[in-house]
Amino acid sequence: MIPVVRSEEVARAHGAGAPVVALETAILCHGLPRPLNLEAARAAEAAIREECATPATCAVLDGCLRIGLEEPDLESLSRAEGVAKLSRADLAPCLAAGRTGALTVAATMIAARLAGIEVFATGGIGGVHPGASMSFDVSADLHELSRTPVTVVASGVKSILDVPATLEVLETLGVPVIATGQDDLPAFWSRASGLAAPLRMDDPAEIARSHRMRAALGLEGGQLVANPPPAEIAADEMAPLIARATREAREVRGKAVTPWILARLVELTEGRTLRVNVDLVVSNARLAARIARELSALPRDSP
Ligand code: PSU
Ligand code: MN
Repeated sequence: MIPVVRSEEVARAHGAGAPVVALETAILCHGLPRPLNLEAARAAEAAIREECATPATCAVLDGCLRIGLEEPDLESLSRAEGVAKLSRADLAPCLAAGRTGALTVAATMIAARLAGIEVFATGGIGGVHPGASMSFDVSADLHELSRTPVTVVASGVKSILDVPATLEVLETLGVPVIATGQDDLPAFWSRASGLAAPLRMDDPAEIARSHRMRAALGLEGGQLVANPPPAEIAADEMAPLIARATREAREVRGKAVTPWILARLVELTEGRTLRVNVDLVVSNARLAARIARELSALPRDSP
C-alpha cells in the first residue's frame, strides 16, 4: 500500500472530473529563500484557483505522500530546516523511513501520475550542467519527462545549465519541447535563449490534445511546455553572472549544485532574479491551469 493522501479540495475536484494542477515543493524548500518561498507558493495556488482549477502541491510529510497541502502544512514546510530534496531515487526510501521531503520536478511527476493529475507547473526544469561530459551531472528531471505522462509547464530550462545540450538530450529521449507565444526557447530569467524551440503551440487546447495524442499512441513520457517569463533580465546581462556563480560552485556537488547557484545569483543581482523567479512560477501555474481545463473537457481515453 502506498501511503498517499489527497487534500479534501483535490479529492473533490478529482471526483468531479474538474481540472487539477500539480505543484512541486523543492522550489519551496531549496529554490527560494524565506519568506518569499511561501508567498510564491501561495501566489501559484491562487493563480490556479483564479483559472477555475485546483492546485495540488505535492510533498512527503512524515512518510505520507501528500497530494495537495492544507495551509498549515504548507506554512510549516516553508519554514522547516534541512528538508530532504527528493528526486526519483529518493521517493520510496523517504516514504519507507517515515520521513519528510520536498519533491523535485521528477518526483512531482511521479506523484502526479499516481494521483491521476496530467499537468504540473514549476519554474524551470533541471537538465545538463556545464561540464557534464566530465561530471556526468544531468538532472533526473530529463529521464522522468521521457517516462512519466505529465505535461510540465516551465520557463524553459534554467539558464545555469548547458541549454543546447539539454535540448539535445530531450530530443534523444523523445520529449516534445513546446514554446508558447514565441519561437525562441525561453531561458528562465530571460525571454530569449537564442535557440529556437523545436515546437510552438500558442493554444492551450492544442497542448492538451497533443498530451492525449501521446497517450493514445502508447508513447511513454510527458511534454515540456516552455512559457517565457512575464518580466525578464536580459540574457546578455545574466550570462557573465551565471558564469561567475558556476565558477564559484566548482566544489559543490550533487543535489546542492542547483540551489547553491540560484542563491548566489540572488546575491549577484541584489535580489532581481528572485522577483523574476516568483513571477514566472505564477505565470506558469496560470498556463498549466488553462491546459488542465482543456484536458478536462476532452474525453479521457481518446485523443
Ligand atoms: N524551478 C525553480 N526553482 C527550483 C526548481 C525549479 O524556479 O529550485 C527545482 C526543481 O525542483 C527541479 C530542481 O527539479 O530545481 C532541479 O534540481 P537538479 O538540478 O538538482 O536536478
Ligand atoms: Mn544534478
